[in-house]
Amino acid sequence: KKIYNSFLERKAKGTKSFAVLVDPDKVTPSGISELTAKCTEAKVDYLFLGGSLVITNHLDEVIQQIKATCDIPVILFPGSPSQVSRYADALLYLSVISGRNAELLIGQHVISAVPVKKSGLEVMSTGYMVIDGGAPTTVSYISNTNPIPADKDDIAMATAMAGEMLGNKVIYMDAGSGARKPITESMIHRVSSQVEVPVIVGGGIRDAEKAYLNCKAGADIIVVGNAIEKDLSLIKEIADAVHTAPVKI
Ligand code: 1GP
Repeated sequence: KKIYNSFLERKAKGTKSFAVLVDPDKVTPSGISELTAKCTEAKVDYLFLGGSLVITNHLDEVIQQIKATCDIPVILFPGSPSQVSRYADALLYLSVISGRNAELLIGQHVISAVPVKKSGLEVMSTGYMVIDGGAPTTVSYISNTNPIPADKDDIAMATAMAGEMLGNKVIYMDAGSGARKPITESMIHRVSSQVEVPVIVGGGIRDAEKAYLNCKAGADIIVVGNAIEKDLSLIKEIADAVHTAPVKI
């Protein structure tokens, strides 16, 4: 449980982490080398790999290339059972606890259980909560679920608590990739103060200030994808902000 232990150790020390989300559909071989060099320089803690809709079929190659160019752990963040690769270090085994779609609570897990077990990947049971990001995102459309309303902090809190009591080892609060509005600090605070497991926060984070404020509100791991695809210089800015953030408000 190397990766999960690193989550716990960092949380215990009050060190916040920064994860860069890599969309396999959007990377090219030369792009990967540039990205991993920048991530290494900025001391990025984790690389997340996946997306709600991955069209290309080169996940193994992308991970092998990442591995050849950096030492940052690669964590799968799969949108479907087809996005499993034994070359990664760990897998967020997602249950969409914000929704009521049985397929994403247990159905797809039954389908993928045998290959996931065989892969030897470190599996992290993850309570995945989609929060309304101001406009329909790919994740809410593809998952066929209603997101938690952005201002319903209590629903988010109760959902996360239920996930933790059901055995989820991580809570992932996501406004969806490219969300117009990222998750409020108030909701992050409400959730993270009521669960003990590490809390990952992502979706629509575009600058270092918001990343910093989210950490201050209680997020343990900040994930950024879209904004970095547009501007690689944000990697260092956001990494520095996350790594200097205080433990809690
Ligand atoms: C999406 O949390 C991630 O699932 C990251 O979102 O691409 O908007 O940074 P962005």
